Amino acid sequence: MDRAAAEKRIRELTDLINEHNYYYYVLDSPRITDLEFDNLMKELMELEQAFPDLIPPDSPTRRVGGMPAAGFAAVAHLAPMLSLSNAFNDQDLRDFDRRVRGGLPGQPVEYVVELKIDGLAVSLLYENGVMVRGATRGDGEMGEDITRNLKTVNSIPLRLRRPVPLLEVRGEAFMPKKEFLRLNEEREEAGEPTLANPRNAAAGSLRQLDPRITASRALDAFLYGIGRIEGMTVASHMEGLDILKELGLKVNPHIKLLPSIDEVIDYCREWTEKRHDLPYEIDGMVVKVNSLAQQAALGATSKSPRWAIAYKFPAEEAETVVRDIFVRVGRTGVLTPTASLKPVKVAGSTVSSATLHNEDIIRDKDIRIGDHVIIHKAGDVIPEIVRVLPEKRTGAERIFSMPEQCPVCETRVERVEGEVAVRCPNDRCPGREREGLIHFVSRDAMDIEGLGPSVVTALIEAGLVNDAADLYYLKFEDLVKLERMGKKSSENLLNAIEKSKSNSLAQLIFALGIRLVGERAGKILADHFGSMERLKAASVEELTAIPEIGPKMADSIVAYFRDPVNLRLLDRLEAAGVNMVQERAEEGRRPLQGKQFVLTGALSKYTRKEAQELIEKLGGKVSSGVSKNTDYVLAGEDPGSKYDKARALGVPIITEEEFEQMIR
Ligand code: 1X8
Repeated sequence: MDRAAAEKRIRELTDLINEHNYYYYVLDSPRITDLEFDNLMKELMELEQAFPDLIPPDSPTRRVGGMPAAGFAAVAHLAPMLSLSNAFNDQDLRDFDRRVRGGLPGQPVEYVVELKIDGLAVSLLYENGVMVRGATRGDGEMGEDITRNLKTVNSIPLRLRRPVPLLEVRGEAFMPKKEFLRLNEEREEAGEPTLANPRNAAAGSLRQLDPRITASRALDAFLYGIGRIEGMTVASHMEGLDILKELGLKVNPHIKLLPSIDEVIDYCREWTEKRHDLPYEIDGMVVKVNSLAQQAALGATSKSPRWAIAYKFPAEEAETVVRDIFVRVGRTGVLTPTASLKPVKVAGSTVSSATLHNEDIIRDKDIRIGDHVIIHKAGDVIPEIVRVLPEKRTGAERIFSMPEQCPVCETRVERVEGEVAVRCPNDRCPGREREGLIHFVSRDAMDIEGLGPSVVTALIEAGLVNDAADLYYLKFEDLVKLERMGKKSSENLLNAIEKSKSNSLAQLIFALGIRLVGERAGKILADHFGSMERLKAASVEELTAIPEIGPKMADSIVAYFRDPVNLRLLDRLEAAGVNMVQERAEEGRRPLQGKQFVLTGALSKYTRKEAQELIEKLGGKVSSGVSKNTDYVLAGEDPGSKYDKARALGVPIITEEEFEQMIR
């Protein structure tokens, strides 16, 4: 491709990908498949590699990459980022309303009420529609330049949908609860300390000097305020939010315009109840005067605006007693000390145990058996001890220490240098196997309905199941004999197990519980290899060549497929009819799965475009340049320089006839 054509195509691809990015991450309604999206990205990356000086500033490939920085530069905000004063109850809100009305005698006042997202405040700067900077709040006047990290947040557009000359926009970057739980699981498994809450996790992720680490965490952002805008006039906060939406920025959907403080209070109460139903954490509500003229008339004190207030939800904490500390064995062998608590209600449910994560945390917080403690739920889900109440100690409390042996199989535990985790090294530990089975059937893995931890335990104890493959050989006669399993539930369970046979390859890979291979990695591996057979045969080099697969994960995968016990498990799963191949997008036949083609010369039966569409439909990919990753060069009449390059690299060159053989 010549330079001018490359430039045109790079622009087209950039716009197309940014558009689909908007549908996917901002509107949450994708219009193309992940595979189609990946193919567009791939084509763009290849073109940019060939013409690096043509990479536009809003290219989606610029979201990741680059080397770690030495530090963050200080940047001045165009308009200061104020902090809000707090309200803790209805009376505080009524006092706020009285002050607002006092400052606007005789005027009607409308309020905008929004969720207060528990994340990290950020400011984004767009010049002529292109994102040029992203910063932390800092002291409100000056923040830290975290542009490269914020560009990795997919819901933050690199280019606005309309080119306003200048926009400084404020919002909150955050980590969804699910990602927070995933990250902590991953950290626990890797023997790293867990993070206290999604806010710390988001802040920590965005203050990484290596943007690749930020990119590996699924952060999100809501924008809720304009610092400065040029080329447009705005009369109210609501109008500002509408403009942000039109420009392609992600605005929270639960924003309400309300005519009186009574309704504001009702709405705050409503969300105090519903707060746990959201996929992200909120710690309160923000109430703002809608009219910008009124905002200006009210002004600000030295610290905060007089036209807005943050209503803080009461902290959801509870006091209880640590009755005992016992040790659980996870599926990867990590031993987790867990506190058994006197049951207590917190954040909508009764809690009777709390994870203590590891020995270091118990020591740092000085938690003893018998202690009175304050607990909360991290990420709204995981019960944790916040602090001990030492003034309530009687002297009868006991200090806990980690056992030297696995509490289930009694194998001597291992401590890895530099890790906080203690592990049971026995791959066949019954405790680990039970947890592995619970993971296998869980919602995000094989999703077998009706097969929770208690049924798994019952199946193991009845001697019916030892590993995941045994599930697929269960018989109705075995199940009905179990306690609490009637005819109907036995039938349902068998149906659910049967249904899981056609799950995706990605689900199965994740379900196997290969160390360090999470849900996302399962998907990447399934997309890349297309079948268990090919994944099984992959080398460390082949694995680490895939972006996002690091050397540790690669080693772990290769080790997994070297273990004869695992290979036998896979054989039995396959024999039972469990799907081992990437499910097919359209009609199902994908003879070119994973194959990379380069086209050159004129074909007799297809145009370039038709050939490309056919190859993609059958699972292959078409790229513009020949490289060592090219599987075949499909050559027609009068092939060009790609033909010579393929010969030089030893890439197979096929004729149209040979191609047709291949896809028959
Ligand atoms: C902080 C936050 C605001 C909003 C949402 N979440 C926050 N954490 C909002 O306005 N919707 S405003 C704000 C502040 O000004 N300090």
